[in-house]
Amino acid sequence: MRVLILGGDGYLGWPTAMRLAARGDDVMVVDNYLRRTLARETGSEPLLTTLDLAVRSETFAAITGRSLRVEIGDCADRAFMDRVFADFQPEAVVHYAEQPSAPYSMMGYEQARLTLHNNIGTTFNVIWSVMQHVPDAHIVKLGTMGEYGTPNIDIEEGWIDIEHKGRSDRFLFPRQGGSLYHTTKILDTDLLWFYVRTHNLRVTDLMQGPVYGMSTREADCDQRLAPHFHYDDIFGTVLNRFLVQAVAGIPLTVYGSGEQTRGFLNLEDTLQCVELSLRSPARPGELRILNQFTERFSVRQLAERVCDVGNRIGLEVSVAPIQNPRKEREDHYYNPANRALLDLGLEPHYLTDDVLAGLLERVRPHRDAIDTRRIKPRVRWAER
Ligand code: USQ
Repeated sequence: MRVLILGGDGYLGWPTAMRLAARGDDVMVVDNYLRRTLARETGSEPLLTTLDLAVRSETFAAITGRSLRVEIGDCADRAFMDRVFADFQPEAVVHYAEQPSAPYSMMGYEQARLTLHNNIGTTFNVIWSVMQHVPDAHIVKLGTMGEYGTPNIDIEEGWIDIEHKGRSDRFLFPRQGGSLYHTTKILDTDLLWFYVRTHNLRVTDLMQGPVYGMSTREADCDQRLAPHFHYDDIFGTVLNRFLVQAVAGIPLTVYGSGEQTRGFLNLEDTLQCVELSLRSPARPGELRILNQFTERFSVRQLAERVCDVGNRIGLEVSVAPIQNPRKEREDHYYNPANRALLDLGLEPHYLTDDVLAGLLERVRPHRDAIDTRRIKPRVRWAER
């Protein structure tokens, strides 16, 4: 399959590109290094220096014999996208090309504006490029479980049947983002749904929970192929942050009571989910929404697990709840469905104690590279 990966430099994009290329797909990755730029600007560089895409793809080709095409450019730039689609004629597009940080989107006007324009602009251009160049191509878009928020009812996979005054219909499940970033993903879904209805696009929207880990089959071949691994307060997801804090001997930063519950998944399982979606595409005129997580934990449960396992392998780990910098429900009902990807064949990698110990051991050699100034939350949602 000819697969175009937008945002192919990212934490998920690069491992996805390697996985698909290793399986024999014809892969082109596109990125404008926005995340690298924002990380530099906010003092949030990842744990390990990551080589640029040209060097990483050469390294990958030298090791595996499989080549990847690389294009550096901005997916919000219409002319650039036109050229990429006209040249490559993808059969599927995996769209990761968004500003991915909730805290970044809440820093101030400029950051909010960038997040809004970039995320909506890239999705809009993906839609138009597909319509004009490859209308039968399957779009696989990375959404977020955060689109649903934490409602006091069970969360379905994208859709809900509603009965009202004796009549019934099917609607997108109600959504309420907890940050501007999450809200841009809601707007993306609405844009996609509009063009699915009007132009028969084929779209899979993956509602993904926070991802952890840095290990994948391909990335483990050579350290130079490792994805970005952020542990800072802006780009790091919670479990990755706790792993680094445990290794650095910094008390784990549980925000508030820590009763916030989310659906989590291993990086390996993100790759499986994207691949399964590509191999069983949405039909023309279908917006298929799949909830992408394998296990639920509260933040406090995660911290306690990291603490137990860390102490068992000789680290000195403690937990220190701090005032929650976000405006979010801490004690809430959370019961999202996640059957659809399992039915497509997902075989989850669960977070066992052995897996946790392996993740900690993976970070441990890099203890000296940890910058402790990147741990405390620097962004508050609101002062009151
Ligand atoms: N949290 C802590 N301590 C920390 C960091 C986070 O308690 O040091 C808490 C947060 O308050 C939140 C939860 O952990 O309740 C998850 O936070 P996160 O930073 O891991 O995840 P989030 O900002 O929600 O965003 C991440 C990804 C985003 C993805 C989303 C899925 O960055 O791209 O869309 O996870 S979800 O959370 O389901 O919306």
